[in-house]
Amino acid sequence: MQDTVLENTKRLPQLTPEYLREFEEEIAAEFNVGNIRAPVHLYSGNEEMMIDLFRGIHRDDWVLCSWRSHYQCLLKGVPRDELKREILDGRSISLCFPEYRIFSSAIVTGILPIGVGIAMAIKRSGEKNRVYCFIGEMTSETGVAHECIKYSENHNLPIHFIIEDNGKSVCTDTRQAWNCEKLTYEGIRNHRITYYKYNSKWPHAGAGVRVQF
Ligand SMILES: Cc1ncc(C[n+]2csc(CCOP(=O)(O)OP(=O)(O)O)c2C)c(N)n1
Repeated sequence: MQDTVLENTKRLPQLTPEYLREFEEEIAAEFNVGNIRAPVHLYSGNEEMMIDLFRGIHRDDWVLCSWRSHYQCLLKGVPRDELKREILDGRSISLCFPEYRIFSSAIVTGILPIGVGIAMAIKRSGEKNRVYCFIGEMTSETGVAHECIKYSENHNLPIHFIIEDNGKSVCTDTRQAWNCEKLTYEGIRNHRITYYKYNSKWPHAGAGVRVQF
C-alpha cells in the first residue's frame, strides 16, 4: 500500500504533440521502405487528447491497448529506443511491457476481459491504482464491451474505458454497419467512460505503401 502511494506520486514523461507525431512519422518511414516485416497501426490527430488523458494516469496504473498503441507506450514511460526496437522486430501489433504496466492485444476485445480481471484483483487487494482500457468505436459496439462495461460499473471496479472513434472498422463505416446515426457510448464522458472522436491521416494499417513481408 505504502509503495503504491509512493509510486503514484512519480510523474510519467511529459511529451509534446510534436514528439508523438514525429515518432509515428519515423515508424511510417521505416515501414514504407520495408524495414518492418509485420503490420503497424499508426495514430494521428489525437495527440492533444492522448496527452490530456495521460495527465490523469499514474505510473502504477495499468494501461491496456489494441493493435494501435505507440502513443500509449511512449506516454506510459517506455523509452523511445526500446519501443522502436520492438516495432522494428515486428511486435507493433501487440506491444507488451509489463515492467511499465502496459499490455496490448491484436484481438478485437482481447484486452477487455483482461482489464476487468486486473481491476477486480486491484479491488480485492485494496490497492489504489486503476486500469485504463483503450478501445476503438467498433470494439465498443461488441457484446464483450457491453458486458465488460456493465460488469465493471455494477461491481464498482477501478477501470476506465477510453473509446476512440475514428469512424471506421478497418475500411467499413461503423455507423453504416450498425445502421445507426449515434453509437451506444457516443459523447459520453463520465467516471467510467471517455469517448472522443478523431480523424487519422493514416490508413487502418501500414503507412500508405504496400509492403510485402
Ligand atoms: C477477433 C477479431 N476479429 C477481427 C479482427 C480484425 N480487425 C482488426 S482491427 C478491426 C476493426 C476494429 O475497429 P475499431 O474497434 O473501431 O478500431 P480502430 O482500429 O478503428 O481503432 C478488425 C475487425 C481482429 N483483429 N480480431
